[in-house]
Amino acid sequence: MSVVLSLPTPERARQWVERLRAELPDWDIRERDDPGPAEAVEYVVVWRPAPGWMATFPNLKAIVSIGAGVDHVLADPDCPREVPIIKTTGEDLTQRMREYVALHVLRLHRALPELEAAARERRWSQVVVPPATSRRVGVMGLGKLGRAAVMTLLGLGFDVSGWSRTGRAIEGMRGHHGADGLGDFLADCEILVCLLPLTPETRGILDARLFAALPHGASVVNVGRGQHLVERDLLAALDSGRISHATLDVFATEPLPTEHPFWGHPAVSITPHTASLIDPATGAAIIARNLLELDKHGELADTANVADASRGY
Ligand code: OXD
Repeated sequence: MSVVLSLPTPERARQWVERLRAELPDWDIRERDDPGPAEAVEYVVVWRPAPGWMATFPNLKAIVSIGAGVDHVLADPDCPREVPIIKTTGEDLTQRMREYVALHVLRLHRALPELEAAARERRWSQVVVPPATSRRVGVMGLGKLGRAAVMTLLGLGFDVSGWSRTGRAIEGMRGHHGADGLGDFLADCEILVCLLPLTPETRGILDARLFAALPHGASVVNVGRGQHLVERDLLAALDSGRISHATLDVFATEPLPTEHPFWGHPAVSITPHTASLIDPATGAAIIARNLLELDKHGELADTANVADASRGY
């Protein structure tokens, strides 16, 4: 069985290849630059593959995304959509996202950016915040990771609402859905967490109109995709005070260019797409399990891990 990996950096590709070889010692696992005969390649394992690259393998059986998102695969106009596109998900990824959302929502809730700024100036500035039970937090996107985020926030005592395309009920959460439910949802979000998949409908959803519908001084945590955000609208909303702080893990251009105005902005906290970055050890074990199942049965029993290309996630 022949597998080729394509990752943005050769160093990361090498780590993943080594791990996958250890998991699947009888398989032929290769890097992008040494794929062997194109006809022999049955599986590709990718993160942001170069456009057109996947289509060079005529006998492909499946595409595996190293991550929960598949937008980076579907962004290729030549992506072979007739083969299954498999997401790499698992408790490990979900746990990492739970930790990230808890950390950053608590940080904003407890006014830590303000306290840290005061401390840098050696100012003793006590800020009294309400308890979490009176803090309204909203989660956009209620897939696996969104639901895990909601449960974590509820567990911390926050007053949580959720918004999704079709509506999902979670005990203890106020649910909203569809375009009609968006206004009421946003009016209720002092801290907004975006965990939406990137689709044509959600691209640019974090824009000036959305910011204007949030309570004045709300903050935003974007752990979806950089393309959800209209960057100039966020900068304007931060400058006017409409939005008090933005915590951003994902960006339209990654790595974020050094000259980007988000770097060093006092009201922007940046993490370099690490919210639920999977490590090769755990990820390779999940991918190997999925490849073995695909090879044996031609499909995965857990269809939640098979992307629906028409929906875009
Ligand atoms: C993912 C990600 O899609 O980390 O898993 O962005």
